[in-house]
Amino acid sequence: MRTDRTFTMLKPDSVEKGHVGAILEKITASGFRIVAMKLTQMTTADAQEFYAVHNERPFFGELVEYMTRGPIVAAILEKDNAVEDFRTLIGATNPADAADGTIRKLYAASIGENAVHGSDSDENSAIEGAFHFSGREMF
Ligand code: IDP
Ligand code: MG
Repeated sequence: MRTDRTFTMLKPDSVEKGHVGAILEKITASGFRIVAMKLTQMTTADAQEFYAVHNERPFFGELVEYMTRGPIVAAILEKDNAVEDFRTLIGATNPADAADGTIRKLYAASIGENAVHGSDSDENSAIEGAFHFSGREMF
C-alpha cells in the first residue's frame, strides 16, 4: 500500500464560507501535490457509505445531514508520509483541541462542522480516493 497519498474533502461549511482558496493555498504551501480534485456533492447514500464506520455513533445522522447539505471539494494529495502529515496539518477533530495554525483551528466551527476531512490510514486513503475518483481523474 503506498504511503505517499491521502484523501481530503473540504466540507460543505468550507465551501459555504468561501474558505476553499485559503485552505488549498495552505495545503499546497505545505508541500502536498494535487493528484485529483473536484467540486461534488454527496448523496445521503454516499455519505452513509463513506462514513459507515460511524453508523452506530449518536452523531451519525447529523454527520450525514451536514456532509450532504452542499458541495464539497474532494481531492487526492501526494507527499511523503501524506496521511500522517496531513492529519497534523488539519489538527484535532475538535477545533477547540486543534493546534495553532492548523486548518481546523483556523476554519472549523465545532467538532461536527470541522472544515476538512483527512484519511486516517493508507488503506482508507486508497478506499476513499477510489470512492470519489476514477483512474482517469488522477494525475
Ligand atoms: P476525523 O474527521 O478527525 O477523522 P472522526 O472521529 O473520524 O474524526 O469523525 C468523522 C467526522 O464525524 C468528524 O470529522 C466530524 O465531522 C464528525 N464528528 C466526530 N465526532 C463528532 C461529535 O462528537 N459530534 C458531532 N460530529 C462529530
Ligand atoms: Mg476519521
